[in-house]
Amino acid sequence: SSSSTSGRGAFIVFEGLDRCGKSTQVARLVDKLERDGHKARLQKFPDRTTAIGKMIDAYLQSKAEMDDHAIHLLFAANRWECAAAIRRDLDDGVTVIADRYAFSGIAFSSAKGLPFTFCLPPDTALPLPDITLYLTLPPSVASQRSAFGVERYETVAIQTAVREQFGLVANEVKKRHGDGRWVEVSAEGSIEEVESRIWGLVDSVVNGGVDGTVGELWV
Ligand code: Z5A
Ligand code: MG
Repeated sequence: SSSSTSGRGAFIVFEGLDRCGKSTQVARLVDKLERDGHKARLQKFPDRTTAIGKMIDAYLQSKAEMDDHAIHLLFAANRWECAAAIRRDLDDGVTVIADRYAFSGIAFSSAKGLPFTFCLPPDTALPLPDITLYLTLPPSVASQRSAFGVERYETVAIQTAVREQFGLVANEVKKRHGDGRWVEVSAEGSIEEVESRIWGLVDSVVNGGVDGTVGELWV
């Protein structure tokens, strides 16, 4: 049973650079919510299981080349494929936890040089997250966690450019939707330490702190 006053579920997004621990923390949060009697669902972006997701997967593994604009639109299209199900679940009282979302889309594409005026519009009117938790980790700590993988974007130069763009994306979210929609969380320390920091921030959101209706991104 969901205990939010409006009856709907909360939409919580995790963002952050490579290897900051998003997938680890998202999985733990979904488990905790379910143990506490909430309905909760994990939504990973990109969702590599759909037809569009398979094209994105090939691109990320460098098995396919793609124009920067075209891949940007595919990442956004991949979110639109999932948008109706997210809204339906939120209406049904399910808390949806997303591992990356439109903010990664903008940060990565603008880091490649695409202008914000191109990057923002395709995600316009997607479900608006009630809160986005941006996990931060100094590059020196991130590099100690594990070696970079083999996927596209997993280099120091690209991650540095993406970090800068995430700062601009954060400003845009705060300007359009209010300061409370984007919260930085230190991802330093043990998995349990980070988890309790996160829980301190989402507790009030999942237990009654969301508006009656789900908003629209950038609107
Ligand atoms: N991308 C894009 O361009 N446009 C878009 O619209 C979207 C995405 C949505 C694939 O993303 C790429 O797509 C990504 C952005 C781009 N490119 N990059 N970079 P992805 O989400 O599929 O990437 P991933 O493979 O899941 O990696 P990740 O998300 O970057 O990692 P993470 O989820 O943040 O970290 P983790 O897997 O939870 O943890 C990493 C390791 O650290 C692991 O060994 C953990 O056990 C360990 N770990 C976790 N927490 C800790 C703590 N606290 N201490 C010590 N060790 C820890
Ligand atoms: Mg991950």
